[in-house]
Amino acid sequence: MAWRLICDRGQQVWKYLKNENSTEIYFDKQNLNSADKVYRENAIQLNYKPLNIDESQYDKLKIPIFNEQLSSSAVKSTLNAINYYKSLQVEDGHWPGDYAGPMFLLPGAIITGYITKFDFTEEEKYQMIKYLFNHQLSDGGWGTHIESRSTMFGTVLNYISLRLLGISFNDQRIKNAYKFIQREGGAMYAPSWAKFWLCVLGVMPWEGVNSLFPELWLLPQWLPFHPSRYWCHCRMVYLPMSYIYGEKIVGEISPLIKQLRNELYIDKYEYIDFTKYRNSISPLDLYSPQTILLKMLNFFTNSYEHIYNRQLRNKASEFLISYIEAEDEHTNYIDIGPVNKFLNMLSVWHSKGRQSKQFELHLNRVNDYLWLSEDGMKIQGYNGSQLWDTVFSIQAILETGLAHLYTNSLNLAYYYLDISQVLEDVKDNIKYNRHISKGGWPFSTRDHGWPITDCTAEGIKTTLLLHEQIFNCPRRITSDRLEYAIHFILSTQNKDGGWASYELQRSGSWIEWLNPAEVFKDIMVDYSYVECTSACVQALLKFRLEIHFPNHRRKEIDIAIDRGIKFIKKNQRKDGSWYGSWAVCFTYGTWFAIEGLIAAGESTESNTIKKAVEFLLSKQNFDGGWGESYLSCVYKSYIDHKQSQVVNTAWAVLSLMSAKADSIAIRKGIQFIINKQCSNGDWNQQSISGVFNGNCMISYTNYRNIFPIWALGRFIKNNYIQQ
Ligand code: LAN
Repeated sequence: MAWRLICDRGQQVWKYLKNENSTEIYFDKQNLNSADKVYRENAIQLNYKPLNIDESQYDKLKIPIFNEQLSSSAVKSTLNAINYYKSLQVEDGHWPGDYAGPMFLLPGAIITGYITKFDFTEEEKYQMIKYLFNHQLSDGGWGTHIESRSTMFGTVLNYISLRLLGISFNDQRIKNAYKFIQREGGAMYAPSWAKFWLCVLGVMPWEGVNSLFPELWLLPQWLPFHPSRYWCHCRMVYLPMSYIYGEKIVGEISPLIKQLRNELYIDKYEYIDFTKYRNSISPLDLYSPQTILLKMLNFFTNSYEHIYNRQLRNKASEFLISYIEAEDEHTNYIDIGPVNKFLNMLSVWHSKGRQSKQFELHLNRVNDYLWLSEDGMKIQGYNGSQLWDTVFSIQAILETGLAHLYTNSLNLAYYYLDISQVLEDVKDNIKYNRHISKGGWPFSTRDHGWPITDCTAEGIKTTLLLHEQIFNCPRRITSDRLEYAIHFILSTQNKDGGWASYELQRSGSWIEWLNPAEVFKDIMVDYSYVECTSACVQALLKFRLEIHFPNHRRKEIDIAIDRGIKFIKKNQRKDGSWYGSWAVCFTYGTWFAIEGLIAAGESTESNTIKKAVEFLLSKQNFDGGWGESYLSCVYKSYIDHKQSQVVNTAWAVLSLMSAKADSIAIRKGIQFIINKQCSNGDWNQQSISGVFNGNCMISYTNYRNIFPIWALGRFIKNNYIQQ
C-alpha cells in the first residue's frame, strides 16, 4: 500500500508514498466504524509473526499452566492478543489508532483551506471525498458523528465540504443531500456552530448569528461569567470565534460561493431576513436548547453590535489575537483541539497574512489531525490519543503477570511516558488563565502539552507500576518528576472533592444557562467527573505506598484521597451505577468508581459495592456479554445495545473481579471475550465507544484490544493465585 503512517515522538503523519507498490485502498462497507485496517495491515506486514508459543514451553517461560479449561483458554487468548497488539506499537513507544468519529470537524479544515487558499494534496482530497460519501446516510444527510442519525449540523457542513472539494451539484448524492436540507427548511435551521462557518464562508451574512460580544473578554475577570472561567475547550473555541465575529471575517465571494447561496436555502438568498432565524434550529439537532436568560443576553449583545465603539472593538481584537497567538505557541501550533486549530488558523491568516511565519507554522501542523482508515481520510477529535492508549496498554499487559515476556514493548512504552510528560509551565500562564502544567501528562503528545488530571494520574500509576518491575531500562522518570506530577494532581482537586478534566472548576454550574451551543451539554465549566476522580485517587494511593513515597506530603495526600472517595460515593446513582462522561457509559463510569473504591480499601461487602455489583449483574446478556448503546450517554439512562460489546464486557468483568463478585457471571463474561476473538489475536471493531459533552461520539480503536487483554489478564492472575 502507498499510504504510510510516519510517527515521531508521538506526532502522527500520514504520507502518500508515490513509488511504493500501490493498491487501491478498499473499504469494508459492513463496518465504517474505524476498524483501522489501513494502519493495522501496514503494521502487521512489518511486525507481526503468528504466535509460536505452545504449551510445552509454558514451564520454561513462566507462563501459568491450568488444568481447568477456561483458565487455560484465557492464557492462550491473552498470549495471542498481546502478540497481535504489540505489533501495532511504533518505535517511539505508543500505539496509534483512529481517534475520529465526530462529523463536524473535517468541514472546519476544508472551509479554512478554501478561504485561506491552502490545499490538501490530491490524494488527501480523494480520501476525504471518499470519507464523506461513505458516511452519507440513506436519507441523504449526515449525522453529528458516525453513528448518529442525520442532523442539520452534519448535513449542512458536509454538503458544503463536498461542494468545496469539487463535487458537482449534479451528482446524485449531492442532490440527495440538497433535498434533505430543503426538507428541513434550509440551512438557517442548522445549529449556531454550523451557522458560524456559513458566515465565514460567505454563504450567510453575519446578521444570521447571535453576537459573540468580543468585548466580554475585556471585562474584569472576577465576574463569574468571564470567559477565563469557562472549560478550556469552550474558552479556546469561543476565543477565535469572538475575534472572527468581531472582525466579521468573510472569505472571497467566488462563483462557487454564489452558487452555494442558492443551494442552501428555500427562498432566494437576497430576500431572506437572516436576523429572524438566529435562534432557529432543526428539532433533529436540538439537545441543549437556548435558555430564556441566554436569549435576553443575546438581545442586549445583538443591540450593542449596532452601536459598538470601534476603538473598543480594536482593543478587544488586539487582545484576542494576542491570546490566540499565545495558545498557538503554547501548543506548537497544534492547539487544544481540532475546532480551535482551524479557527485560530483563520484568525492568524486574517491578522498576520497568508505569507506570515505564523501561518506557515500553522500549516505545518495541519496533518497532525488527519487520519486515514479504510473509510477515508478524516480529522480526528484531538491530535491523537497516544499517551492515553499507551498508559492503558501498559496496565493491561502488566495485569496479566506476564510482563517478562514483553519487556521490549514495555520499555518502549516507558520511553513514551518519559518523553511525553510536560516539564514546564506555559509562558505567562497567569496572563492566559492557564493552570500550572509542570509535571502533568497530556492526552496525546508533549508538543500539544495541555496536561489533564486523569492522564497525569494514569501516567503516575503506570510509571510506578513499571518501576515496581525489574527491567534493565534506566529509570528516567525521576522522583522529582513524579513529585511534580503529584503536585499537579493535588492542585487540581475541586472543592467538591472531585477532579475535573484539565483545570479547577472556575464557576458554578448555573453558568450552563449561558451555553450557546445547542448541540452539546455541560461545556461551560470543567466539572468533577467520576472517571477523573477515580484515576487521581488511584494515583495518590499508589504514590503513597510504602515502597514508593510514603512520606511525601502525606497529610495532604491522605485528605485528598478521603475527599475523592467521598465524591465518588456521593455520585453513585440509586441503581448502584455511575454515569460515565467520556465513554459508553455506565459500564465505564462504574468500572472507574469500583476500581477507585476498592483500591482505597472499600470492603467488597459494603453496600456501595454490593449495589454496584447488582447493577452490573442485572445488565449481563444471555451470551455472557454486556452491551450498552451510545444513547445511554445522550439520555443519561442505561440503554441496551442490540449486541454485546467486548469493550463493555471487559469493563463489567474487570469491575466484577475487583469486587470479588459472582464467579459464574465473570466466567461467562470471559468466555464471551474469548469467543469473540479473531484467530490472529485481534477483536473486530464494534460500535463506537467514546463520547464527549453528552452528545458526540468518538472512536477509541485500541480499546478493543486493551480492555479484553486487561480483563483476561486479571482473570488469569486471580485464578493463578487461587490455584
Ligand atoms: C477528550 C479526550 C480525552 C478525555 C479523557 C482524558 C479520556 C477524559 O477522561 C477527560 C476529558 C478528555 C480530556 C476529553 C475532553 C473533550 C475532548 C477534548 C475529548 C473527548 C477529545 C475531543 C473533545 C473536544 C471537546 C472535541 C472538540 C469539540 C468541541 C465541542 C470543542
